[in-house]
Amino acid sequence: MVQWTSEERQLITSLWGKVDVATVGAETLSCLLVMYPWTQRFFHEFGNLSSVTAICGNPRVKAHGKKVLTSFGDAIKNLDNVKATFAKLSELHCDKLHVDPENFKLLGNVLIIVLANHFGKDFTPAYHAAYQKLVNVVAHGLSRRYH
Ligand code: HNI
Repeated sequence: MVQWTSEERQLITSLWGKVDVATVGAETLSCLLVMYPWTQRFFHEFGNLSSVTAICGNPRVKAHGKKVLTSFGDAIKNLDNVKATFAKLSELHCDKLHVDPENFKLLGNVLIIVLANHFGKDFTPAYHAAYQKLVNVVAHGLSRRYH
């Protein structure tokens, strides 16, 4: 099981309190779809994804990005229990959506870039390291069903 130091917990929860889930969620998912275009194939029913402008302005991308980021918030509330928290979501992504788990890592890394962009110099290496660990744990939790 993953162990968290009290410093890591503090870094993660304090920064998360300042995150605008709707904005950061929308930017993260848009950025994923732009940078890794093969991820678009899961979202065809979201409508127009034909350009960067279309992706970033797509209301369904925004709404879904917020949903995904809210889920990261659930992980943060349950740091000692991420696997159980994501059990159902792991089943959904594996059994129904057939998302290659490699994409969970990509999304986590994009989230870190978006956070670094929002917080600038306040996103110190200590925050970066704590968040890198978090996104790894989330990706791992979501991948459990695949193992
Ligand atoms: Ni993901 C649905 C959380 C990564 C493709 N996803 C969800 C839902 C949540 C969620 C929450 C909504 C479930 C529900 O309606 O019950 N997804 C997460 C999290 C990550 C993630 C926390 C973090 C790494 N999902 C990804 C990735 C892809 C992805 C990387 C594809 C590249 N997810 C989907 C698709 C859906 C989805 C597709 C269904 C969307 C819809 O509304 O039809």
